[in-house]
Amino acid sequence: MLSTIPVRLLIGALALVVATAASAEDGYDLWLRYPPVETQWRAAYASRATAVVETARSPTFDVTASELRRGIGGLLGTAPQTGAIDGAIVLQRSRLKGAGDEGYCLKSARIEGHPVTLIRAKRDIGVLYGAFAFLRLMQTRTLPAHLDVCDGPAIPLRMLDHWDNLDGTVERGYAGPSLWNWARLPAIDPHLVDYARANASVGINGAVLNNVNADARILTPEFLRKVAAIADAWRPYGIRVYLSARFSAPIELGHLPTADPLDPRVRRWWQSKADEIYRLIPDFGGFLVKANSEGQPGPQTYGRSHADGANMLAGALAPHRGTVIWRAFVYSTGGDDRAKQAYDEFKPLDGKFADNVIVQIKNGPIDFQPREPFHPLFGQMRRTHLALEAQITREYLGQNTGIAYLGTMWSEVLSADTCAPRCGTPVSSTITAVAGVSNVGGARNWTGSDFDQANWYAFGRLAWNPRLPARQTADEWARMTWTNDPRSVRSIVTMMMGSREAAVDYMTPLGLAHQMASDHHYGPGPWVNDQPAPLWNPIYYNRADAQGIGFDRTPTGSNAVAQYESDVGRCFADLHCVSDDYLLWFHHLPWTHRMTAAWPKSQQ
Ligand code: GCV
Repeated sequence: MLSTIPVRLLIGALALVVATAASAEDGYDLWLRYPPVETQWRAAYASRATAVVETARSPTFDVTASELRRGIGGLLGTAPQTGAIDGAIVLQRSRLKGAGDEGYCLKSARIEGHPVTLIRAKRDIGVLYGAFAFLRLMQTRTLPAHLDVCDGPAIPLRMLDHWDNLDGTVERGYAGPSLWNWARLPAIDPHLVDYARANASVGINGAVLNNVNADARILTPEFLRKVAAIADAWRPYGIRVYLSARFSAPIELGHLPTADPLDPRVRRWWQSKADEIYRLIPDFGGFLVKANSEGQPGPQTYGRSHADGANMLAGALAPHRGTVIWRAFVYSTGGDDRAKQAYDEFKPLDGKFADNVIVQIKNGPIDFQPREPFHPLFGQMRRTHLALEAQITREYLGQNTGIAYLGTMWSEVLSADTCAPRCGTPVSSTITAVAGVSNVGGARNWTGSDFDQANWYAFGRLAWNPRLPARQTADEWARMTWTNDPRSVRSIVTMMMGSREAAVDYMTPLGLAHQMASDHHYGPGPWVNDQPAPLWNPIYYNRADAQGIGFDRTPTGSNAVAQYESDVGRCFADLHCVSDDYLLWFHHLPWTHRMTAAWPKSQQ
């Protein structure tokens, strides 16, 4: 894939960066390196960061003050003091209007004649977010002479889902073993705190610790004590812990003969498990569940629906204000089109889920492909809380080779217009949560390659503000991680911005999908090499035959277009309207079909 990225650009940019970046760094500090600012900024910035004043005390205020001291100490060479003097940064709780519960305001003001910067928020976590925002302004050299900004997250729940197994392996992980060392826990290694700092710096406020292909043992007292230690360490950073729950846990751990969600013994088992968890972790976030999907147990085993299963767990968590996140990633060998199956199963359940259930839907209808149209359930389950699930780890995007900056991909899906109930309703406004399958592992630089840190960063920033242009996020990350040298920033950002499109063109152009071997998902591999061929082979998805290529999802084919709001579906079905990006996703076209001059995008 590297060959698709302008290699001269890469070498040039990295040479410049190597010349300017501090030596002997290993990527551990991420975008929170805080190297010294250039001399021209130093005096002006220093006059606005002479002291940090905490007007209240709490663990979150304390980590905020310490982050400011660390950041400013690095950027300006002198750590701020503690007394209230000219140029102090004052941390305040305040009844803000308009920035939401987790938002903050940064304001240049005067206290008894002294110029200060106020970082104010309704909740302590907002003060921490505000401090990271203030540092970001310095890190990117964009601190205005007079500050007066308020900001708050657009999406309430912003999570990382870790697919980490209890044996230390990570499903679809390319950054070493699991970050959680279960053998050492409940001892807290410093990197666990740094993980929380990094997440808080981009506004992430929840993490699921274990794989959705869940091992029931995570719910045993032995593991729960370890999970509680992690929750304690992360609390000051506003990160709530969630666990993937195996639906059949009442059988495996409770020795019940069934996991039927309507069986009173099963309900009682989950209730007492929830009570046990909340005794250890009073702010436990809740359960993530993959049920009746890819062989996982679930309510359908007992003739019950997804809603029956989710609501039973929701009932156990409700007294503790916990949430059930129930995945909609389901498919089976029946039916004419895998892309339609999640909608067919979940749409009839709209309005039937309890209020503390969130249905989590992958960005597209198949499975984290380099490009998919948005999932038709967005906008179509208006009486259900929804989450968007994106994949930060690059299972289908080159894994741990080359560069694929995914900010562009997530912007694309978050801003896609569902036209439901009316046009101008982007996917981002149909959801209450967003979850990214983490690319973080035990590698010293967290993500295996330094460039993959950008995807962690961008995911958090876009979850906070889905309207943030992907280019701006790339620019911020490049400045904070590498250098503020304009030429280097330009080269790095150019490379990043074209990289995902290059991966698409290389692996699954024009709306093709899943053109990789089924066992490793490293592509491209548009052939069937297994004997006998499994159903989910590349030809299932590309439908290539003597006449042409592409999956006909118009009314003459599977009619998957009918799952979208009519304006959207009509456009997808119309060759004159559908974008080249989704051409072969929705249409089977003759080999002689003429492309428009505007393709391919990555070469423009
Ligand atoms: C955790 C894809 C991946 C699986 C993953 C699954 C899911 O099929 O290849 O590794 O399982 O999605 O999202 O549940």
